Amino acid sequence: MRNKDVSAVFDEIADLLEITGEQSFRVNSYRRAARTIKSLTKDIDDLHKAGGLGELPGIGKSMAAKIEEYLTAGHMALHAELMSAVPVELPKLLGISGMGPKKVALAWKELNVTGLDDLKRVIASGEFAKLKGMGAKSVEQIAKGLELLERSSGRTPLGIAWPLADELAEAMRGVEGVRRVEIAGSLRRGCETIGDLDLLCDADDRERVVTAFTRLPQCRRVLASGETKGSILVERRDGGEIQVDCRVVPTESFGAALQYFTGSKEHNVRLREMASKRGWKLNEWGLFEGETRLAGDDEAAIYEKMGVAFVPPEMREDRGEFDLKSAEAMVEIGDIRGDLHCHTTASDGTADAITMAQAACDRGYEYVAITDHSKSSAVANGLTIDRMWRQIEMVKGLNKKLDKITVLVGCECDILADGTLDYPDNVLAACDFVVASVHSSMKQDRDRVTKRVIDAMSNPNVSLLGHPTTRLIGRREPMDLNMEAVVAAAAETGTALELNASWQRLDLCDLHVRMAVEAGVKICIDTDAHSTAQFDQMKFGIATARRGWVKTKDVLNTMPLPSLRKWVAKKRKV
Ligand code: DGT
Ligand code: CA
Ligand code: CA
Ligand code: ZN
Repeated sequence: MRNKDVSAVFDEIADLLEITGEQSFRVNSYRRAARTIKSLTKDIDDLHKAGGLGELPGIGKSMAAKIEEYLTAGHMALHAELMSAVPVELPKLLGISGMGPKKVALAWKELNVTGLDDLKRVIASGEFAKLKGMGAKSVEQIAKGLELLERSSGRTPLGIAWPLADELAEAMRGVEGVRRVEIAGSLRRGCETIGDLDLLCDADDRERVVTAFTRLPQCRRVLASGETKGSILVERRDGGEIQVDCRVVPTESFGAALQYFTGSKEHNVRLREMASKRGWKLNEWGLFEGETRLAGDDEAAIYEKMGVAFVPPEMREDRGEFDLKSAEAMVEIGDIRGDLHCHTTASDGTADAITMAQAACDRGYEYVAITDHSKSSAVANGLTIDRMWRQIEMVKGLNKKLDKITVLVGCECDILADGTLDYPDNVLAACDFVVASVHSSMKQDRDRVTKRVIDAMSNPNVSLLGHPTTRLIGRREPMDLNMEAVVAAAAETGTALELNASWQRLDLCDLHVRMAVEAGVKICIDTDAHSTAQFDQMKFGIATARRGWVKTKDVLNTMPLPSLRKWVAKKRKV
């Protein structure tokens, strides 16, 4: 499958066109094509052979010709041409928050900046701030963005680490003599970024299993290979690298090792203290009283012996989890009855509404809300009021064609810079479910952004505040929201707060989500899917919710449809 390559080339073309000052509609057409191809479920080579390239959404004749050129010749002339016109490292600067294409071009043309190091130099020397159109404040922003990029580049986002960990664990399950494999560490705890992966194997011939681990086809470099533990470097699907540790333990210690290597370190320290207070010893080999093993093969038995409720991995952060009577009420993926935020080709998604609804139905959902962007989100091809009225009719009509799922008419309505909404009330009232989100002017000061989202939540038609802080993990800082005030307003107005499950966002984060549910606010866990495959991101949201101690009853989209409708209507009545 060369889908990923083609999509990467289109993304690079878009980057390069932006830097060379191309008009935005042209840039966007390449971005859109890249997105479409990335989320294809079919092999692009097959599609090409069948003559179906031109039928893809957002792929016109000239775009199809470029894909064909790439598939047959192995390169694209336009790409090569742009590459030779722009220094290789330059597009990386676009990944820095605050560094738009105009500023990248400026730094390049005026100060001969060709990469990260050059940029750091001209920031430090003050030359960058002196350029016309720059100024100290915007350079300060860029310096912060640069720091953020460097800080986060060592860690891997959950959404990239998780499928990779699954793949490696599966590979280890295939090694002869291996009885059981589990993923431990921060991934098991569902952390938003992962330092390294930790695998645990149950086997007798331990050194041989370690050797098999270091010989996995995914291994790029062996960092260490011992009698019981190996460490390797593995390539990530986004081109980066991640370290993977693999420990092989005997059966009688597997549960203790799983507990130990799941962490967190803070949680373990606390549990070990509790053990020593009883005169016991807890380590990665087991729970011991003198020489007697009290527990070891089974993880749950360790908690049981210690006289505390089993702590789900996501809650092992020393945030009060040992006082919990039971964690059984925490939300699980099977509790989710629908997804209330997704996009279609009407705005910036890659599949049409019926395809998205069918995909939601395939996940076993009872309902799905189609929530495309509103008119001011021009980059995302937001719907004008006229188009929105037509969309409302079209989406309603889908219910005649689909009988196993209810499709709710929705929209993701922009919260404009002044706190007003992008659609008039009559449009919003015609929707079954309205998500209101900020997509612009995110750098307003604390009071302004806070008042802005609170104003939006006070509209009775708004059921959900979408991705409340607008952060992009490792790429964009959250807005400077007063979260206490936002949570209080959500409680008062009867508005739900989103836990956007997209791994780039995870917004709200675990701690904010916990704040919200403690205040009695409903959380809605949505994938914000822009393709059918992205509905599968729900698990990242569930992990984050559990880290935030969210119970099933706290989650809006665990309600059966009639209750959900009643909940929406209640706010609209007052
Ligand atoms: P990461 O990899 O930075 O995302 O975070 P973790 O939590 O996966 O950390 P890692 O890979 O260094 O270690 C895995 C687990 O092993 C960690 O969560 C707890 C346990 N562990 C590691 N070192 C220590 C230690 O010095 N003391 C205790 N109590 N536990 C440790
Ligand atoms: Ca780790
Ligand atoms: Ca580790
Ligand atoms: Zn959005």
